[in-house]
Amino acid sequence: MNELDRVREKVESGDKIDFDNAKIILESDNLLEIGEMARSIKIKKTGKKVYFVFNKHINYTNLCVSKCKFCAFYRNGDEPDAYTMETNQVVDEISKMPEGIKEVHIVGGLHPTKPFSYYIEMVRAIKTNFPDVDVKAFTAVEIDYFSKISGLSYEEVLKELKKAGLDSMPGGGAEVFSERVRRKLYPNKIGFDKWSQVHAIAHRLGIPTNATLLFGHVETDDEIIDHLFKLRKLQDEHPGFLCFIPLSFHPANTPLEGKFEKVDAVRELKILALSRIILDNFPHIKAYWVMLSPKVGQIGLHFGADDIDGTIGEERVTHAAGAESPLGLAKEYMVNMIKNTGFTPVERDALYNEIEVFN
Ligand code: V47
Repeated sequence: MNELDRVREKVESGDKIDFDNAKIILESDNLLEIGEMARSIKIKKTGKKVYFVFNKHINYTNLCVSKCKFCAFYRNGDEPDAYTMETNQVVDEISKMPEGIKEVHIVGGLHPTKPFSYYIEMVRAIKTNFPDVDVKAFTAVEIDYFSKISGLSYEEVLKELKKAGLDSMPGGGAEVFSERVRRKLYPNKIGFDKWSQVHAIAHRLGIPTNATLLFGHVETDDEIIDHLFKLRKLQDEHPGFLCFIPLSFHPANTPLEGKFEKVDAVRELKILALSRIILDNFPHIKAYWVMLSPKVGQIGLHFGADDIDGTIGEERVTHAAGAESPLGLAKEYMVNMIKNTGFTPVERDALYNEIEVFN
């Protein structure tokens, strides 16, 4: 029995893997065995179901004071394509969507001048106009920024947003929880301590959240594994994460263009599978088709993912960085995309309540 087989035995008997086991997985080139291990966990958790959501992404501004080196989306304010949406424009965008939309996913840059009331009004206006749509909005990085601009604590910011209609929070802004990488690529952004505080408080207040990892740049294997173990511990101590989404770095148009190639599908599938194996206390793992491409996203469903995100509408952050995937996918396309993998498509809302099963 080789060392990967021994890790597989551990996984299949339901034991938690440790750091060394994770290294064996990441260093192995037996991709299919790694996929099998992850898929067995996925099947235990969600059977043949694969979730998707009829949603729309709204990126309300590309002005940002953080200026992360991996980002192609941000602008300083004086460029011709710098923009900020007012609340009525956000509401207009959502009303252009066909009937039946279940989630709006709202994230944006850290705007230099907008007050906290702008964000509260945005959430309140969406909830008032579209009471049946879940508002999944603002990363921990934005919550930290709102706390700075308002003088309120994280808890007060989150309570205000919840009162206005916030249902859940996306998992962005986590990047890699390594101080070494943070100092190099996103020194103006919060690190693990604050990111985890925001999520722990959100969970306590009944706001479920997601978590992400941005990989494929300067990070090491150890830093990836450490990131995943930090999240597993956080979920044990402060449960409330719904889903984990590994995001592969897209270098085009970023300050890092030319220094890194986009990682290949093998690496994407391995990290997806490793996430499913380590994060055994996360209900869902997402193969985010926008970053993976719809084709690799489909294969990802056989590597431990049970969710493929949604129709998106029009995504700007990854497309600014050269994503070649379509801007959005129709609902029928998503259903067929999942069906063709042999899994059963299930339409969900932001909180994973099932809307329709497509047998
Ligand atoms: O935090 C930014 C990443 C994230 C690039 O919670 C980039 O359901 C690759 O978090 N190449 C935002 N990635 C997106 C995000 C997300 C997406 C889908 C679903 C959910 C969810 C969350 O995008 C950022 C950053 O890590 N990002 N620039 C880039 N050039």
